[in-house]
Amino acid sequence: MNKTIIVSNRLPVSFKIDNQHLHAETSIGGLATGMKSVHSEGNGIWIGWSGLTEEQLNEKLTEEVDQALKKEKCITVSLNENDVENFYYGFSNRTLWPMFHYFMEYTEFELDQWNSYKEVNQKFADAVLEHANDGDTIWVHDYQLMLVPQMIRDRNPNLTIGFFLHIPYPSYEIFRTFPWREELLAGILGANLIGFHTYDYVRHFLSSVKRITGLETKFNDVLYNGRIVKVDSFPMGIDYDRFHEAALEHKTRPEDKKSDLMLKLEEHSQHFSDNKLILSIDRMDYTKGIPNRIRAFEYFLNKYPEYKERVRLVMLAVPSRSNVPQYQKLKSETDELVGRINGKFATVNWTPIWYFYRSMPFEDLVDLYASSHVALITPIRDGMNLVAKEYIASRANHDGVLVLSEMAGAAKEMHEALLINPNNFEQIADTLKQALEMPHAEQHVRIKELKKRISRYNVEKWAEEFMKALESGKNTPDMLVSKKLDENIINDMTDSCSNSKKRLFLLDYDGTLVGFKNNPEAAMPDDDLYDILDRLAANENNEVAIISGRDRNTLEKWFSHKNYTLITDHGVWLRKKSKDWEAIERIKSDWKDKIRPIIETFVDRTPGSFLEEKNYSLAWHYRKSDSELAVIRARELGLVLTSLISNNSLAVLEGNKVLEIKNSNVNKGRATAKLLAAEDYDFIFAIGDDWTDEYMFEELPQSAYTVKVGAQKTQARYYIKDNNDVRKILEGFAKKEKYGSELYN
Ligand code: GDG
Repeated sequence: MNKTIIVSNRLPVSFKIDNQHLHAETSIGGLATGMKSVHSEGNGIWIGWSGLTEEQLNEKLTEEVDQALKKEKCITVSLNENDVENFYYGFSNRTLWPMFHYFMEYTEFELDQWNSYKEVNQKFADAVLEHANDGDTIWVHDYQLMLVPQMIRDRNPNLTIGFFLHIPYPSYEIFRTFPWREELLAGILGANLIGFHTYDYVRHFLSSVKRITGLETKFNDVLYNGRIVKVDSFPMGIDYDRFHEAALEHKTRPEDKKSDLMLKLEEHSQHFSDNKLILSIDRMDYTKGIPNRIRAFEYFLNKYPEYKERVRLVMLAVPSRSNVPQYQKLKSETDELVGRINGKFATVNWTPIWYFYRSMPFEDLVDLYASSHVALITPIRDGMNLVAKEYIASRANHDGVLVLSEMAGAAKEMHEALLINPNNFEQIADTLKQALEMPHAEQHVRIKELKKRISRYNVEKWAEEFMKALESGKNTPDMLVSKKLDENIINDMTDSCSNSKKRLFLLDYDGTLVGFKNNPEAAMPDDDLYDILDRLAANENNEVAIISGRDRNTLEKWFSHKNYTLITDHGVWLRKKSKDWEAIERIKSDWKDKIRPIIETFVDRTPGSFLEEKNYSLAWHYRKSDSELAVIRARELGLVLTSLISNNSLAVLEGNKVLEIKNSNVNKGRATAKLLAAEDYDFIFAIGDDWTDEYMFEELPQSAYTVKVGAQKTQARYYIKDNNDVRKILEGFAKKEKYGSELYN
């Protein structure tokens, strides 16, 4: 039976050593909860680091850890101090974390740390490979393990791999600064499905992929190494019921069961019935906007002094990564700010900020959520922010107001919150006032809507949706209509070729026989190509036909001295081998004078693009342009042209990074039909890479071997990854040893 393996840096259980004794702690974070159902199904396992380094463990302790984890269906990856220092505190938290959160000034690029990141990712991948069997599903989590998907695929392509990033994905302008950007992207692209919290992160990722690797993307799919990699957004939810139920329990808790914190909160509301609590909870991290929030609160007290002694900011900052210097700096800055503001505003009865620098048990957390009138969550950048959702889930009476930064992923789905820009103190101060004065009825409406969404799309649903998307890709591995041209098919095809009497080879030129060049003139045939084609054409039973969108002059220049059939201008002109040129279609080209100026304006507005004028068509090439701009412009030009030509016999064809306008009754299909009508072929091979070749594939009988270059949707029966393999296939047909002198001549 197939299983699911979850892979994350930390396990849902982590360990500490106190006085030589092992202490296990269950993680209560969202990830552990969300994965619970995935993890508990069948014989699923979770692979990650236990929290203890090799140096901290002796044989006995290792055995104990392994035994304890076995019960939880977890497996450890063994890391040493050096790994933790360089891979975790180093590369993960001093390079990827700040860079992905747009803190370039904190981002370090250290080769040693990158090497350690690669080594540790390999350790994780090895652990997965050791426990995975063909057909299993692997779900890799977060920025610490971005190379793991490809490392796994390299050694076992028969696994289905998902990857989810819990932090933001930055814009291309940020990501391009990263020295090892190609390797990192290749690492993630090893997955079958890549998930992000929001659609913006999806866009940023696809933009980096397009611009850095030059790979083609179609909607949310990346065509990579003959596979389709799906990219999508899956906004993570919380364990709604857990918070909701705990909040209900909070309301009815008997006196003797109340925690110190709860008693203190109650005492506060009894003594200061008019006094409201504003809550913030985060890890002590510079992305969370803690100093900004404190300064904005100070600004609020100055701007609206009537709120002095009537509000209190309760700030829980949980210690995090305290051996990274920026975190130490942030801690001192926060201490200093809280001290200064409390010193400045405090009265005998009131301190404006209650500040806790520690973590609290879950029950205390819920007490804080349940007792606070406003939650003030102001990250500078945040992948999602689960605290915002937990606050809403804990509002048993449907009251309270959430003030949330637009920069948190959660803002994308929590429109009923009051959204603020965390850098705008004026706006934060005014919004805080609005929150504190919001009528009860309005609070109710907003919270109710928020609760509806958060309870429905909870963390289990999130995991379920991701797994569903991952599994749906499993049954249709490449999601293409055509099959990959593998050894067996090639053998079949070459056998059928050698057993036949009259053969037709229909060969597209650009992107098939030669790779793309930035300039169309540069894609001249080379000696090797002439050699293979000559050998094929030398046999009088073979008809080698080059079928191209190129104009007659160019193909004449390159191939007139050869014994090949030539079809040019997408099928306007035909020259059968050793015969004269004949027009397949009689067409006019007077329309070009009207269309040319329009395309020229697009050339001016799209740097890198150019117009190619052919006898019977105009082609706008945008291969060299900025890919994102070009896609927008191509769509625009396509619309403009289509609207202009609706009444006459022109058609707009979308090729590989080219938009071409030409007479609609001309296409490679009609030219192919003309060839087929003239001869009775018992073997047909056709190969091409773009849309214009689809007409050719369509026209051919079922028995023809039709091959698309590139993993794309196609009418062809087979596909190959790229044009590097085309010559190998032709060479196979031309090989003397295999087909005898008849073919080789
Ligand atoms: C990363 C991304 C993304 C906090 N203090 C205590 C405590 N917590 C719990 C909260 C919440 C979790 O920790 C914090 O989650 P966040 O989402 O707010 O932030 P990160 O830790 O930065 O998480 C983030 C997340 O991954 C998921 O993808 O949303 O954007 O940065 O669940 O309740 N729990 C307890 N005591 C505390 O003192 N028990």
